[in-house]
Amino acid sequence: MRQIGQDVSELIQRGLDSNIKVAVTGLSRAGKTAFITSLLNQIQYLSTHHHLPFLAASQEQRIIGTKRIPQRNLMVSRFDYEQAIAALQSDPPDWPAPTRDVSETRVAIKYRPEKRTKRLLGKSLTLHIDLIDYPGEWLLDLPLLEMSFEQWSTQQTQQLSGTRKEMATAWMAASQSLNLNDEADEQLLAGIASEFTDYLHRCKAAGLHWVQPGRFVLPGELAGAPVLQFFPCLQPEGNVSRRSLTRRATTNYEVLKARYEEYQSKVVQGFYREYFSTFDRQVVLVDCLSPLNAGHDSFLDMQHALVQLLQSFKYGRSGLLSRLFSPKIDKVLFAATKADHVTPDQHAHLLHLLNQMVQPVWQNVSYENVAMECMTLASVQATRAGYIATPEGKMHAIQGTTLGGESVTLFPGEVPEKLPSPGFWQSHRFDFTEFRPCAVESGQPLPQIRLDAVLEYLIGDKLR
Ligand SMILES: Nc1nc2c(ncn2[C@@H]2O[C@H](COP(=O)(O)OP(=O)(O)OP(=O)(O)O)[C@@H](O)[C@H]2O)c(=O)[nH]1
Ligand SMILES: [Mg+2]
Repeated sequence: MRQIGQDVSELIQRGLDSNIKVAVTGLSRAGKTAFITSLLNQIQYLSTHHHLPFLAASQEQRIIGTKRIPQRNLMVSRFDYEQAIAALQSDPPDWPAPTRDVSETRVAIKYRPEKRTKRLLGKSLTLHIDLIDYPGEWLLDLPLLEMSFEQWSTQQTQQLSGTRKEMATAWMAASQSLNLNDEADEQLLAGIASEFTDYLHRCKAAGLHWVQPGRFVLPGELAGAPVLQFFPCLQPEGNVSRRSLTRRATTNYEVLKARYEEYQSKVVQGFYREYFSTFDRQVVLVDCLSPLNAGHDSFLDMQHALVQLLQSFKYGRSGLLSRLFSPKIDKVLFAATKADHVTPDQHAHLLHLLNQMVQPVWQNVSYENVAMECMTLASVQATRAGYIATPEGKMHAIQGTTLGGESVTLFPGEVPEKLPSPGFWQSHRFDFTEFRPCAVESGQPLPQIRLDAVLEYLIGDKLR
């Protein structure tokens, strides 16, 4: 009888062990890899170091142990924690390398439940967390699902002004040689598509975030595939002959349109179906500081890209995402990263700024009972906060080591509380210098800001 009782208890316990799948999203260089690395690192030290006071389960000393375990999805690369941590712990410390593809990792936290119902069934339970890292650029493709090839071409053509137009010169020139009604010329199309891809790479290198289609700059396993060999038609649709529909040979225009549609259905829809329908919680990381540094155009571009990215969060029943994939996300966290770049007195401003940026999606999401929160954080601290003496008195300052190895103490500038107007950059200067990560003592968790509050928000309820 005792054996049966034990078996039943084990079965129930296994049933109670829970899983949670967290997607970590953000535009390029937002700090996703640093975030996942640090989160895994903080979790690793949960049972031995009580270094996360805002994570209730840790504060109440209910964490028994943690370990990384093999991921469930064998078709996705494993998140390379070892390489990332090796870089951060090297001498001098360095940042992890940029990510090129989707990767996944799984960690188990064994804890003593606090809830009476859970306690009756077992002294300890395990929470499994799946973390997924993928390039933020891919999210910018969601709006493509609602655009025909013609509409997309028009939108892309309208974007061609200022620096974008300069960067597009070679592609625009190559497009001149194309007759849309001619019989399809694979080689010619591949050549122009390559110029278009170069243009997108140039946009990305110039710090612009609105780069679409996302796979063109980060193709992953699709590198070289014809589904990535199309481009928007710069010529008005009227140039496309109707006769082409009755001709037997396929025209250049028809090939471009067919590839665009293939990209929509196989690549974009495939990505959302595979990932978005299975997430429980989502973290959107936003680097508000780099575009503040770079100026008005860069800031506007980032905001535009963010608004597009936020389209993905229109979970409402009428939203495209819900109609196509019915996601089950119940919590979204928006986080302004790299908060250690500014002095602590500016964190509240940074939070306000982020709040304003995500406002367009806020009402929609909260209406649908998806909990949302905004926070500021630093995944891996690269500076220490302190004061400097000035003729006007003591001032907040940060101290760190630049990527070039120079130790500096400075006041990097004020973060605007509201979305800044163009004139703002004339009267304000920013100096958000890139720093090396702080050195870590061996056997100690990575220094960070507010990752305990992040963990409490994301998984705290599952550890009750
Ligand atoms: N000071 C500071 N810098 C950070 C922090 N997190 C990231 N960074 C900086 O931001 C850069 C990009 O961080 P990643 O984590 O690689 O960003 P990502 O979003 O994974 O970038 P991609 O994979 O290229 O899309 C790093 O190389 C650091 O210079 C942080 O917490 N503090
Ligand atoms: Mg990355």
